[in-house]
Amino acid sequence: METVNQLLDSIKDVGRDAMRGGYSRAAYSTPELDLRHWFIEQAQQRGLQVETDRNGIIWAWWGTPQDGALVTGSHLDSVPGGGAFDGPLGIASALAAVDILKTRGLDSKNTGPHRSLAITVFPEEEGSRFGVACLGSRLLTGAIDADKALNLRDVDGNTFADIARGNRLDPGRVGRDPEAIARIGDFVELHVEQGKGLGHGGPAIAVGSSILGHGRWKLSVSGQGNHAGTTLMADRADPMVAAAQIVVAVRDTAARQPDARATVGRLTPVPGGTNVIASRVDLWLDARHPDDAVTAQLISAIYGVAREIAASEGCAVTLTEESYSGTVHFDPGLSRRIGELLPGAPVLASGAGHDAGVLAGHVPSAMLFVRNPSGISHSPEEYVADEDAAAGALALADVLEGLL
Ligand code: HGY
Ligand code: MN
Ligand code: MN
Repeated sequence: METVNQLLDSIKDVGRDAMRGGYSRAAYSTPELDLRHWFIEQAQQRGLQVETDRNGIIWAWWGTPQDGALVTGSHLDSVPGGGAFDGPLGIASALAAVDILKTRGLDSKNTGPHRSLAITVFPEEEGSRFGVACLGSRLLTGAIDADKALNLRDVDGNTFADIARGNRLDPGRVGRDPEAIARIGDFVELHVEQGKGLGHGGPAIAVGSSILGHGRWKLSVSGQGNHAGTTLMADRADPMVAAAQIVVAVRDTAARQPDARATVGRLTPVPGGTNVIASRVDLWLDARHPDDAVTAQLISAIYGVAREIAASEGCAVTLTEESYSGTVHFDPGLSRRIGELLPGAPVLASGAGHDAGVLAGHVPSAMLFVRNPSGISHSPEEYVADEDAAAGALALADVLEGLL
């Protein structure tokens, strides 16, 4: 039996990114596949029955697979240069929680009052490879059209269909899976906190209340590609100059809207040569606000300013929505029961999206958050102290035992 910290330690070298720092474990990349294999081995060592469904979601069953089971899970993929805990903490804590429940005498033979338990690993939660966050849980619930998903491309031009096929999935079978959804009676996800709600001492574990609405948009600025040496400054229509102003305008527009967040974290000049004036610059916008109508207004305002900036630079700009998830409130009854099982645990809203948020529209869903002292995440600096990780696994065990 390994503790949650020993389990995390056993994967600490998988997918290290020497250039960015932290970890780069894109969905279906070698590091993420290695982590999937690690999870399957760990689950089988615990006598769990493992199956991978038609959307690539791994289910590790403690007890007979059945409808209405208690399910806990998270993800193993990361953002580029991400931290060690975003995703894997929930998976390692679930494995450790099964160990704890076994020491308390619970067994998997489905005897007595309790129902089966399953641990799930959702692929492509970060959307770092194919651009849509929570792709696995969106496919499961039908939140994304299967054909749209299959035609998503990574930066190398691979379609999700290609990669799915290469990982023994049948592209013709991906999509909404009512039988799998029926297997989930209640879903609980444990996750590292990605904010400062728990950082100032006090309890290390919180219960989630909601997830901020969030979406991704692609802005494409087109201008005149040309030679950096032969093109006078007055003769340029440089999309990079327009894009730079748009990035600042994104910041300024969001800063004027209380509670809004807007980020340009990814910007790609085409063709991207040092001595080349770009012909096009693609940039991706992540915008979030508790009120979906405000997010819509924010995007409209940003696009209006972007068009003015582009025109002033002799360029043009287009905006395309790539994904959107409205603000989600977790199941009040389930969250209340969890609060009773974790007396004194504060309640926290999440600014980050999670698979639990996608499932919340289909099954009773809730979250637990574990202290990250600085709140920094999607960064190598993401951190959870050993004692807090241990407290999280214990809290998850208490919650699972109470809900079984
Ligand atoms: O982007 C998010 O909110 C999550 O980390 N996928
Ligand atoms: Mn996550
Ligand atoms: Mn994340």
